Amino acid sequence: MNDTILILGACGQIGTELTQKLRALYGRDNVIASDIREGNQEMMSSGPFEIIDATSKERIFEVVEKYKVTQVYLMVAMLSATAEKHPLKGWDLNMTSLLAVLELAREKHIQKVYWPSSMASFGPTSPKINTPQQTIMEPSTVYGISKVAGEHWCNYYHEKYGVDVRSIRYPGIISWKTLPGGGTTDYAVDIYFDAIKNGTYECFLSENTRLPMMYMDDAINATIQIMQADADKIKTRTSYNLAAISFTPKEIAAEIKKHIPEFEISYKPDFRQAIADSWPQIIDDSHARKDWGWQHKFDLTSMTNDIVTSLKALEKQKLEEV
Ligand code: VAH
Repeated sequence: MNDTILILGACGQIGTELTQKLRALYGRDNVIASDIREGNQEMMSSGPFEIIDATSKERIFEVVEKYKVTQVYLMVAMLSATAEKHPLKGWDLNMTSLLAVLELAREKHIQKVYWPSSMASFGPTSPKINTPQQTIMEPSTVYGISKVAGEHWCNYYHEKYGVDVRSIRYPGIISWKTLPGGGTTDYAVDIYFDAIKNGTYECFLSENTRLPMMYMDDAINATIQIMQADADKIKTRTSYNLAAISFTPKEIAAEIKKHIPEFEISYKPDFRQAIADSWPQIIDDSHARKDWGWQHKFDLTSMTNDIVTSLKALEKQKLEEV
């Protein structure tokens, strides 16, 4: 594979693990990681890194030229909860960065673009169960508005200029290697850390809030799979629905209790409850499965096994290092 890849937002929850996976696939010197500030030790020591403000087209172009970049993964975003606190900053970051990269692709400086959308593109008037690929999309969050707008910009640049941009509507993504920041689905990450550390967790969503979720390994595999698919297999150029598991805080707590019987969860819904209530509960991702062969691997049980085992090993290692 003689591609050179630039990842914008490489230090974020998805970017961190995506960088390592792409470096393993394409070779460390062919994957340039970048973010607004430096990353962790593994990020900085595993391949080239550049400081890039993703809203600066000029700065992105400098790095594209320096390394002869052929593909860009744009992982920069202000997520749902934070964007509700800083609406115009959230809109500006999410949109300006996307348009900068799409323009560089229109000008033929890069050949292929990946840009993540989100289930947040749906709103309270979208069907909640088996949410279709095409349906009513009236998001009630700034993050969701920016994602719907971004999807249409991607489709516009593909239809009008032939830009090869590909996109997935991520559900909530769950990882144990990198903490997320500012998302409404973040409870499903925090709960594992608190269960291991304290044996308790106070959840900011109510116990029966069902949301579509996915283990990070599945999300990373889907992201690379859609980018490696033949162009003629990509029939949707707004963004593909993607799903794996859907669960409630009560269900994930019961799964954790199988590993940590003394674990206790309490509920204290905050402003993020209204965001979660505006989103789908179960998403229909049959188009992605049909068009480019998407298959998830992890369900709630296997994901929880993997996370709890990994975090316990990490805790043991830290204790031994003390
Ligand atoms: C968030 N994790 O909670 C993100 C995601 C659909 C949710 O986009 O904002």
